[in-house]
Amino acid sequence: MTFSKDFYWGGAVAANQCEGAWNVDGRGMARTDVTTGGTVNTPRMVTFIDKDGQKQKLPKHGFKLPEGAHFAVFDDELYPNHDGIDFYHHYKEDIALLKEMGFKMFRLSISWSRIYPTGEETEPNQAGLDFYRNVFTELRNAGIEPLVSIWHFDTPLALEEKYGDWQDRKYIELYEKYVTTIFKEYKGLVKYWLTFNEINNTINFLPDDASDEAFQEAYQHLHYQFVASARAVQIGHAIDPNYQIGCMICGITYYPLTSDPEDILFNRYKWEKGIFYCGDVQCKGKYPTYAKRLWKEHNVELDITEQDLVELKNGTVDLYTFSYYMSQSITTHKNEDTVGGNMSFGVRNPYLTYSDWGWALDPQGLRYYLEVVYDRYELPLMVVENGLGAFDTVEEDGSIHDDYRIDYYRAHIKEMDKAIEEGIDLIGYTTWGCIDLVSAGTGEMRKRYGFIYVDKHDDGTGTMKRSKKDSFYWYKKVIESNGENL
Ligand code: P53
Repeated sequence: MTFSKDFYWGGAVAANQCEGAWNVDGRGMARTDVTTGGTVNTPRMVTFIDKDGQKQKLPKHGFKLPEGAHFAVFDDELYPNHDGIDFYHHYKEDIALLKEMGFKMFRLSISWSRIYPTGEETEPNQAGLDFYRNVFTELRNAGIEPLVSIWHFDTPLALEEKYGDWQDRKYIELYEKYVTTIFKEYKGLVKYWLTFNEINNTINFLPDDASDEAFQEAYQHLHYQFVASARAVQIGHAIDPNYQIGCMICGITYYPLTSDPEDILFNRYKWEKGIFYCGDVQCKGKYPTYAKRLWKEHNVELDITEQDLVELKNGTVDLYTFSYYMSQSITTHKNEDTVGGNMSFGVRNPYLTYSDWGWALDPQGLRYYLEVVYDRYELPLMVVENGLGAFDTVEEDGSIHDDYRIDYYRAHIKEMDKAIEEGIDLIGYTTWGCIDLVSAGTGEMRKRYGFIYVDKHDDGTGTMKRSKKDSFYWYKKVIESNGENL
């Protein structure tokens, strides 16, 4: 086996999907607090009051707050992120379980609105700072290195209402204030940071036939985030030169479904628009040549200053990190056999099998992706999300036999092993939802990822009791043997 002795084996979660305690200790709201539950075929809805004072809801995917509307929470709706799995009150117990598995790294995110409830306060919320200090201390005491996502889709809702969704330059300085606070506060406790989780989702999941206006907004949103990220890298390094600050890309391996040159070109477009665009700016410190082509196609004109370009150049990341769940097959030909329900994840690839949520199971796609991005950036890499969302059955004796999940992980770890053998500098692996949590895409609990089961259900019931699945014991062995015993 090729894993170095200090390889970071671990798991990952995000604040809004696990913490719960949405309105506790001064926390402000984020988008997930006004988003209902859904399923693979029924979209999650965002709830708000329109300009005439009427209750309204619209699908989460592609959501934009209408003129004069205000986000709102309604008693007759169920918001699964409000309770999450109550990590806020269970973190000690949860970290003890991660320690038992032998975790070397735990990826989690800070909820911006716990630190700055509306984003615009001048002083941070002490209770929020204390919570993460306690969590990081608990992790350190357990010998687990924290990997902290600074933003995991959770912009303070007050900012979104006031300035649109990253449609204002003002966001850069507000994010700077937030990162300065946490970089100073957790110096000595945290070393690894990620500026924006799956930053590329904004463009990658924008439908290819979206309006020019939607493309304009997506590219502008990204530009402000790129500058914010580059500022964060510089601020972080000034506060602690040991900080390792990474980008985080939603890694999807795109394949053309046919050999038609149109499909080959379309596939290249998917990689450029969906995957490379963000990584190139964050790793190379400038926009790639093809950016002009992408903008031109949709008549995009961006607010980019000379100073912004300097910031991008001076704020390149130290690490490239990404999530990997699936490959996606795409075609320009008419093809109704799409997968993924209300969020399309391409068309069916006859050589692959699919999860119950339409995600292609493709471990080789992970190695392909690792090879492509290492060749492109030559930066240390981490796979910071990978996992199988599946229905789990609790047996009468309380055991959970999730061999499908073990098979999934085994196959992906084997591909990482091969990549390392080739010389790729892969330094860590944090599996997604190492403890069951609320799905980002569908808001479901029953789409479970964990080694640890949480008794929490889609109708809001459950005791929140934690229990160990078969995969818990398996992953413990994997870590113990440093990837030898699969
Ligand atoms: P869920 C779509 C495709 C790939 C990754 O996703 C994605 C999404 C968004 O749904 O998001 C990441 O929970 C994200 C996590 C999320 C995880 O993948 O929809 O960083 O927050 O939970 C899994 O099954």
